[in-house]
Amino acid sequence: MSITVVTADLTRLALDAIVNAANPALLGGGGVDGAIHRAAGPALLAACRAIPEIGHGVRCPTGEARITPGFQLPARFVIHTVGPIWHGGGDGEARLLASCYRNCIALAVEHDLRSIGFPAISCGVYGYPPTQAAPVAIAALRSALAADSALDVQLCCFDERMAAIWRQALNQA
Ligand code: AR6
Repeated sequence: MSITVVTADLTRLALDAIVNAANPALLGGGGVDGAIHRAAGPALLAACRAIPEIGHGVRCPTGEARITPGFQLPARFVIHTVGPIWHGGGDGEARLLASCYRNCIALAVEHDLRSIGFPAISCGVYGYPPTQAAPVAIAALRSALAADSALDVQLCCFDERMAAIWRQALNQA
């Protein structure tokens, strides 16, 4: 198992899968979600629409994950997950964020993938403080990865400031 921090545009990574920080409708949005849909092309939206709704407008509840092809992306698959909206930390945010990472790894293992790139789930529009998200993410990955030593995990940060936070958490954990 390897976990590394990279500073990059996630949509450019030629990995088996990249993870989308989506919302429950899975029909696109801003941030990394918008960037992934733009780079993958309209077939991604069609594939997301085809995922069954399990509630009104909900294709993926918070903490869960769904997989689609990557279409025009360099990545073969997109694993869509929905991070928690930050409400101060007392609303189960850490448990739900850990669940996102764990469920993405479970899908990657199920599909026999060898490499996966994660954005900083919930750390943008959803307001999760990165200094608190990083240790939760790394602990969840380490426990989920124990059974699959072959998976290469890249934690993809958009800028160096964010990468420094994630590197520190990786070295401290
Ligand atoms: N590559 C890597 N990281 C990126 C990229 C990119 N191309 N673009 C943004 N980031 P966010 P969230 C970083 O807001 O907080 C959407 O509208 C960004 O700097 O994309 O989980 C969805 O539809 C930040 O560190 O996701 C949801 O409604 C991190 O990715 C909502 O936003 C996550 O920021 C989800 O919010």
